[in-house]
Amino acid sequence: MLLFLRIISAFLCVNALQDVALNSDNGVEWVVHNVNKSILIPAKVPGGIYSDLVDAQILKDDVYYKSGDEDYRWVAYESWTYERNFTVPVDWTVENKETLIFHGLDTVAEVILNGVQLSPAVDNMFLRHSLNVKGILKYDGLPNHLVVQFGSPVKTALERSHSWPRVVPDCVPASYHGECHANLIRKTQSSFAWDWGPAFPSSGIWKDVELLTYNVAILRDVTVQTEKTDQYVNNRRIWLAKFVLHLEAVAPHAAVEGVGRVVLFIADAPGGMITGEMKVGPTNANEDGELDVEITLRVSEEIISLWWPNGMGQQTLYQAVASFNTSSSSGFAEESTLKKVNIGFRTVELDESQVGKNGLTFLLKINGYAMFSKGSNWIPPHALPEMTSAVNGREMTKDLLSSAKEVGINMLRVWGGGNYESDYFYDLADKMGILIWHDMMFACSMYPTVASFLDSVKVEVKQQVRRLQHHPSIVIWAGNNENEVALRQNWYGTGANFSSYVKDYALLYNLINTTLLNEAPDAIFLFSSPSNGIAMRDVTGPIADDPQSRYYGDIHYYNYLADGWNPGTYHLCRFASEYGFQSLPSMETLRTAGPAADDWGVNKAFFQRRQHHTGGYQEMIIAIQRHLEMPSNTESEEGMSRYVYLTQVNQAMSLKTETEVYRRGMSIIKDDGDGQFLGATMGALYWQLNDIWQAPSWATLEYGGKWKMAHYYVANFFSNLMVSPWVTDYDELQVYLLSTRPNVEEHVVLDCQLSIKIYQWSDPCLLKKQTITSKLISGVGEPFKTVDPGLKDHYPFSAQVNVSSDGVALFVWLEAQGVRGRFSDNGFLLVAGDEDEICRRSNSVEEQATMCVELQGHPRCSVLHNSVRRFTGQRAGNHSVPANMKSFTRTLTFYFRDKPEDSTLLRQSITVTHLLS
Ligand code: BMA
Repeated sequence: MLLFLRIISAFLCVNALQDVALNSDNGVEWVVHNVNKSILIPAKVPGGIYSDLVDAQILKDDVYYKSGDEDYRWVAYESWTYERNFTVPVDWTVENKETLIFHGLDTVAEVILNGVQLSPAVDNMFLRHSLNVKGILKYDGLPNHLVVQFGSPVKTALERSHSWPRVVPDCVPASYHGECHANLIRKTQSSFAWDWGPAFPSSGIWKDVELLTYNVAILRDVTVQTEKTDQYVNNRRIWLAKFVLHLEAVAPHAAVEGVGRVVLFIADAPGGMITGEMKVGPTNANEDGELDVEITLRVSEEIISLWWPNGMGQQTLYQAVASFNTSSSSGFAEESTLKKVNIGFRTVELDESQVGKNGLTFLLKINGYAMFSKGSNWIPPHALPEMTSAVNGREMTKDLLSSAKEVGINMLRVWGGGNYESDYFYDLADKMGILIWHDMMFACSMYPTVASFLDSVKVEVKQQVRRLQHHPSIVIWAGNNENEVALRQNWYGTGANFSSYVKDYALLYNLINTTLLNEAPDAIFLFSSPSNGIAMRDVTGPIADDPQSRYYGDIHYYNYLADGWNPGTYHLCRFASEYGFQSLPSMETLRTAGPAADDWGVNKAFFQRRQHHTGGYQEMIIAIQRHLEMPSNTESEEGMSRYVYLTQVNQAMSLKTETEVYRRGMSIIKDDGDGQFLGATMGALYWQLNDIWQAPSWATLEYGGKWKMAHYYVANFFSNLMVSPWVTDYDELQVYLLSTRPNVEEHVVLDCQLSIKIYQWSDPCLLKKQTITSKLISGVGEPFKTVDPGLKDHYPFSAQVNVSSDGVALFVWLEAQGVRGRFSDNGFLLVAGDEDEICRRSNSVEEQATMCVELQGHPRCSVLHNSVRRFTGQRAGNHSVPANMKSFTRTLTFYFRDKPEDSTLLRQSITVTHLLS
């Protein structure tokens, strides 16, 4: 049975315009088969081949189960054909433009309707393809037969490597267990494997399909620039909202006549809205059949509130409805299309001002205020693109972004080896105040410059920017991930042909730059990350002498060999857009990947296959051994469980240490002795927020959304106001009070009480306590109001949990097995509370190891790296609790994601792991 759904979201049909969705309805119309049809199964559209094969039980398990990435690899070597029949509704009339629109085809495909191959060619999963079906489409109840034949992405890339000029690297490192030549195909680059992810080179119709016919023109996209002017009316500043309505006419140079309109809903405006209108034509579309209609609205600052990043204020959004109505004088019935976008009023600047002899700052100013960018890097939350779509990926996306917001993240970098995400993702980022640094989807590779490739990239950038530009959250665009530094440092053996690679590099990223600025003239565009920023590009050209310079732009910093707990390991820079440490996800999450009893062990095939970063397990072991006692045997479930915990402790401590160096760097400008100044650090985006599957990685959120210990630490090291104690190389204790509220003229003076408490490892007693009362000068109180993080929405239920210990307990880790949610704190140091007396004194300095610094009642205890001796995991000696001391207790809250059947069951599901000195 054929069923048609009217699309109501994007298009509103008035008259002539005709539009039906060709998505599947319960998976019955579409089928998919391999070449010899030995497999012929129902298919889902939007969807993908791996999901279809799992649904049909051809693949027996979830793709991530056991060695699915290896066992199911054959799927990527097959060619898959999707087919369906359909008829157009009986009342349809023949129109000027008849087009089949695929909003996403993954990746290289031939589309055939009624035996006729449609054009243009399809070979980029990031494109919307609009295929002409005029003269091919059958009306009057006659059946249409639609076929989409995908070539194997792996074979296509391989074939291109033979026919295109060589572009390195050929393959990902062997430890990734991946496929070769991902750079020759416009597809999620990590789908051929990455150092944190499996290869699932997918095929499929991963976004909506629709059949659309019309006679004159439709509104396709809306971009908008909000500009703060220097004009005033009644002493109130005027903002401009410059809308561009991007129309698609029926053909190149076709005449278009009609009216464009914008209605901007603002409650305080007269009548609750501001409107604008622009009469068009008759005007001819350009050679691509496109026509832009510009409508500028003037908005007084009196009636709007600004949009602020998370932690700096509210995220006020206003809905704009843009529409285009063709005029009946064009000889056809009126056609009307509309689009709704949410917009925000905010300004964004990248400040690159001189620091010292040669350096420049690299800081974002939002609404005129310099902000410290606190955040992380976003990778695809699932290897199958259909799982991340606005339909299937909603829950996962919302959960991950909420977890980012809750810990004070105000920026995420959408990393260049992944995807341009769903509209839903950016809508949420807008609502949550999470700024987006958006890479274009190029990573860790050189790229071809053959004409067809460049043409496709140009369309990709144009379409994606038009789709995404209106989001106030998107503040920076970058051309790629690490390609500039790779070229400069000869990662892939480009040295012998350096100048030719530089030429190709400049060609590709200049093209991207121009295309982006055409669509978004006010966009901030960096060629790469890391880079020396924009101003230096004019000096050095596209490839900086040192893209990792600490005096310019952003850096990526990894050092797995040094002591990650030692602040001295890290260097000040202007902005760290990547840095991180591996850990393993919880045993609970690992178990969902199905290891058998004898699979547990870092040297076992199961865990070796999941570790793509060469030497990763060993690096973690060495890092752990510096401060903690490694279990003697990691080749058992018990040993792994201990190892997992310790890797999480190490990751949490190392990330905290490094991030605090950067946060302290915000107020440091230090002469490096050469007239250059280090410091003025204004950003820390750690690698990486989320996981793609259950495996060792740098993520702080596990696949499935569970918080690793490090994620709890993020909440502390990204808090707006924090205490950051550290011990210098000269054994001096320095305590920084850090505020990410920017300094502006009207300071707010906070009375601040700082308590320093010293404990010794071997005894539960407080050794020393010193309290300092001081005044902390912070930024403005308004508009940086504390905003409710909206926990209620995300966690509708909560329960209290008490934890107690009779000794100083370190890295106390609570897990609620089988219950989705999180604790109010975790991985903490459990020490005596204020009421406990100083019950023993010691003059031994080595014993002064644990320190709590308290700022206005927010206890923050730190383990100081250079006073730490090996924690054995066993209590050393036999310390009885002094009679006048209560056991140490802490009350925590558990926030449930789902309604608990019985919250008393929570207690039974909790396990506690910790170290005692
Ligand atoms: C960075 C990233 C990724 C990678 C990560 C960890 O350089 O850009 O390519 O996954 O390091 O190695």
